[in-house]
Amino acid sequence: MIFSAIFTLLFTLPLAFAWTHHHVEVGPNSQLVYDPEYITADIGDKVTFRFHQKNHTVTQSSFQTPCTQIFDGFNSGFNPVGPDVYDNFPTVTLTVLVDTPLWFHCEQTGHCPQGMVFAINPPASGNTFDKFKAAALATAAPTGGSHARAEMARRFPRASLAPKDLAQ
Ligand SMILES: *[C@@H]1O[C@H](CO)[C@@H](O)[C@H](O)[C@H]1NC(C)=O
Ligand SMILES: [Cu+2]
Repeated sequence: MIFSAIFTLLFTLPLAFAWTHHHVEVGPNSQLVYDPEYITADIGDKVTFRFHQKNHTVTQSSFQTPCTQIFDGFNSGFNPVGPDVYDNFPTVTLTVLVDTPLWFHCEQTGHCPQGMVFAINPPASGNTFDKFKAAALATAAPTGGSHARAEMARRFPRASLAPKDLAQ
C-alpha cells in the first residue's frame, strides 16, 4: 500500500509541475495587436502579457461580442507606457483554469474595432480566431457598411480619417 502510494506520488508529481509559461507582447512596435494573436494552452499554464507603448488592456470578452467585457472575466486593467519607455514594460500574468476557448480584447477606445483581440484555445473550426477577429473589426463599420463609408469619405474627406489620438 505504502509502496504503491509513493509510486503514484512520484509519477504524478512531474505532471503537476509540467505547466508551460506563455509570453504575449501587447502592442509591440506601436501596433494594435497581441503577438501572438492566439495560443494553445493547458489547464495550469501561465500566460504573461507584456505591455508596450500606448495604453492597453487585456480584457476578457466573448466570441459573440468580441469588444465587450464579460461580467467577472479577467481584466488586466490599463497599463499606460510612455512613448519614450523601451524596457521594463509592465507585465500581468493569468493562469489558465479551463480548457474551453477564452476570448480577449483591448478596452482602449478604438483598439478592438481595429482588430486588437486575443484568444486562448480558439477552435480550429466553427468559432475560429479569424471569425472572432472579423467580428471585432466589424464593430467599426458604420451602418450601411463599406458603401456608406466610401460615400462619407467622398463627402467629408477629413471626417473619414481614422481618429489617431497619440495617447491611445
Ligand atoms: C489610459 O486609458 C484610460 C482609458 O482611456 C484612461 O482613463 C487613462 O487616463 C489612460 N492613462 C494614461 C496615463 O494615459
Ligand atoms: Cu490597446
